[in-house]
Amino acid sequence: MSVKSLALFLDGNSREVLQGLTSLPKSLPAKLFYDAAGSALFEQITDLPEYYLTSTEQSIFERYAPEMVQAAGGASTIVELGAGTARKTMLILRAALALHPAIRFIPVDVSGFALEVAENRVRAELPQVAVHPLVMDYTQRSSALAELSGRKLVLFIGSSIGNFEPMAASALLRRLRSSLAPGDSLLLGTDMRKPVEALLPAYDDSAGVTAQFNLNVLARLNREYDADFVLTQFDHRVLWNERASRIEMHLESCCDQVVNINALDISIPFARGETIHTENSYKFSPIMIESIASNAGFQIEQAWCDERNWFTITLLRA
Ligand code: AVI
Repeated sequence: MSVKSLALFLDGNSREVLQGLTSLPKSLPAKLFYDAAGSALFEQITDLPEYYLTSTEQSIFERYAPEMVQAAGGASTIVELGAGTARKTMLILRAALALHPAIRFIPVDVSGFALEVAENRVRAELPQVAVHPLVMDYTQRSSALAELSGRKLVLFIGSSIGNFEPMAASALLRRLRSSLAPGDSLLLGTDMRKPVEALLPAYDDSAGVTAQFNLNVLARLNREYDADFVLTQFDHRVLWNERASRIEMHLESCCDQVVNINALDISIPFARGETIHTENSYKFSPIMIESIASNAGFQIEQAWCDERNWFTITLLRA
């Protein structure tokens, strides 16, 4: 059976794996990073000294969270897309509670485990907040957001938007906007363009955690697709693509080799030096933020940055 006809019979992830590994150049979808092991590695990445994104965004929340919730018009329902363990969200929830005595928090994530951690964290630290976790892939169409009553503030932080291609990012924001009511708002966190000397180590740290995170995608294919990738025969590679304004992560084959993906009944040849493109992480300029916001029909209300202008949190009004 040809790859094309085999793809017709496969579920979403399997089809993307098959198509990605039989294309040239080869690629794998970045969403495959986030199984239980990958999510735990990502939590470790956020604590690395080189990974400035989390600490920089946190510093902006520490300084401006009260201003942000005020500007969002005292929303009583706070939704967080891709919430993970909701570590950074506590600052926003605390600031919202100061304005509104009854806050409802809806963390949304594909990982039920991460949501359990988020729920326990909020219940322990802010028992006044009503937490309603929602296990859902927020990139898929859903009416869940539109059905929520009351004024909403949606958090889409951590520069998760940067892992989408610009067209897909605008489409996602457009869908999001259509499920918001007038007066609702969105807080969007974006990692900004900066010297490459700061960018590269953030994705190629000295402890090798990001390399493990990248290689885990092959370990996942071994586990879930009965593949036989030898992880030591692939190297973690990171490069800055100036023209596209993005960091790219790749896995480079160290030798000529053939990998069998038994569950898909396919063998993939790799030449020495050949790569699998695993992730793009776009870095933004103010103009890029304006463009994705206006393409999606949002208006920029206000923006907050750190002293170095390395990260921006923008309030978009529906
Ligand atoms: C989740 N996302 C915003 C991270 C990023 O920085 O693009 C994923 C990541 N990839 C490598 N390190 C972190």
